[in-house]
Amino acid sequence: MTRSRTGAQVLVDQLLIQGVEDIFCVPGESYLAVLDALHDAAVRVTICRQEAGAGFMADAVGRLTGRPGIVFVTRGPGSTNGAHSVHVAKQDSVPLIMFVGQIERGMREREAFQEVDYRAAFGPLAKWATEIDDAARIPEIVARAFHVAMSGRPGPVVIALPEDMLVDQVAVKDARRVEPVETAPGAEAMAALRARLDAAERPLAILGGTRWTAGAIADVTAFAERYHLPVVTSFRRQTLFSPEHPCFAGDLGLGPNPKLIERIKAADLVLAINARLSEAPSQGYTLFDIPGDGERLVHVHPDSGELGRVYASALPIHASPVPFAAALAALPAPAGVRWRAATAAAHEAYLAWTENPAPVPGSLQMGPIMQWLRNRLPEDAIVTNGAGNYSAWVHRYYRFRKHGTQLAPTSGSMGYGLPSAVGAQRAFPGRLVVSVNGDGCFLMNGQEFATAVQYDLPIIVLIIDNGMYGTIRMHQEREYPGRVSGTALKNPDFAAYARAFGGHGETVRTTEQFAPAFERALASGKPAILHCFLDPEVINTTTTLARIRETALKAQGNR
Ligand SMILES: Cc1ncc(C[n+]2csc(CCOP(=O)(O)OP(=O)(O)O)c2C)c(N)n1
Ligand SMILES: [Mg+2]
Repeated sequence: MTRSRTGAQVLVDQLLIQGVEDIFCVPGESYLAVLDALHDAAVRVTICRQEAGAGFMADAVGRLTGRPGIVFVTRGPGSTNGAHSVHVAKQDSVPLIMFVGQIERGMREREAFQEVDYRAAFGPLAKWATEIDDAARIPEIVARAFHVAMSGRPGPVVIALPEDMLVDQVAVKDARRVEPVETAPGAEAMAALRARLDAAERPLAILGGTRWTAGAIADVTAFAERYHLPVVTSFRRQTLFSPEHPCFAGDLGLGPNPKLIERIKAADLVLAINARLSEAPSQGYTLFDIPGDGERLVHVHPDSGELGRVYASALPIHASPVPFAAALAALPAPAGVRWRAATAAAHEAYLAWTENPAPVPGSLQMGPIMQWLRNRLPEDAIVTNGAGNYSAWVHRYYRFRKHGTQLAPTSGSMGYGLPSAVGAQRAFPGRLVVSVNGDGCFLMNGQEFATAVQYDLPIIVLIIDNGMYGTIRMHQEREYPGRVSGTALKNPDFAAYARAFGGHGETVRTTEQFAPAFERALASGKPAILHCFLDPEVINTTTTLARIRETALKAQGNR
């Protein structure tokens, strides 16, 4: 006989069966029964301060483990706060499940207290949004949610849980543990790819997306070595190929190496593996014609819907990265390689772009600081960031040498850097976690520093303070030179902020002060903030605000 359990108990049991180890939440009276079922469950519960932060912590677990991160929020405002993380998980192809407490079934459609129609509100934001009406169907729906979140192109699922459904007693069987469905390429597709490689003069590969493993990356690396193929990583997917490997040609994001852009434009064969080539990496959809450039594009993706969605590739291959990489590793050696010198030149160009940062105005030099971190951090250190021009320093001058070490939103969402670091450190207590933030970005979810303190998570947070929403100011100076509007910030003393929360805080004004401050932060064993002051002129890795303004004013004068 199957024993009788409450809906909430059935739900928590399903999560344990799916291997969930971490649950992030902001509590609500709408799901008290779940909180009670968690009381004795063998799972880490992290109590957070705001639902977007909780969602980003769960997102970090989804990104690092490949299985859905789990976040619980309350109805209405809890869910709309959490929507921030649902959007990021969707754009970034991250497996995530957000459970939402919901009003009682019998009160629906009255606009009861905090009532939201989750299917309607989250339908376009999530990969799937649903509500469980019958506690007996919890095993079925939760198993499906895991399947949907992990399979094809991964993404977020939102599940609303009516309060009274959670206390219904039911006798149901548990579901089985769900594994992501892998899709292997056919022999014909691999032969066609091989023929294209044999005919190519200037081929290269671009790697992107999620669902990768260290083994799949090793397979692609073996293939690249055999074919001497230049390999590019997509925007904020920098762990997919070792930057130190002689085949590495650079990363393709915002403000990329111009030489890399030239190389991709000139390529006669682009093997895009698991990449969507969306707006940021495709440089605003300018790298490839839409849909006509398909002749030189071999597009490999685990979601058939992505193949032919934007680019009409001459050779679309429906495959997930792990079996596709294995198939690449098994490809016979090439008939001949005509691009050896080009591959070496591409790697040289990457090194030249990332090795000697030009001095920038002011006493804090971000390039050398990132290079110092590159040498100082262990290979498996996790580095996080949100959105803002400060992140360009990480992308250009830090080197991600191991898979599962970069947490960064390809969707360019601010507020991601701090909570993702908290989630990563909670799930991986033995790893060093460094979070790089702008002054704007940090305070969007800065409250989660309290969560780091609450759980003794010794993350090291850098706040790069230029006193403004710098990215927007950069665009402003380009479009409306000299008319500063809506972009200035007056900031708190972030070192004092860290100490007020119970962490370690320091102020860094010069490059020389950085390393000793970092070592003291590490030695403190506490969550730490290093408040780093950057000259506002240093708007990105290549130019200054004054130069942008001057160029824009000249252009206006010439009109
Ligand atoms: C949630 C969210 N809100 C607004 C934006 C628009 N935005 C992009 S970058 C940016 C400024 C970031 O400021 P800061 O963190 O200080 O970094 P900086 O650009 O100054 O280095 C803004 C407002 C965004 N990307 N995400
Ligand atoms: Mg700023």
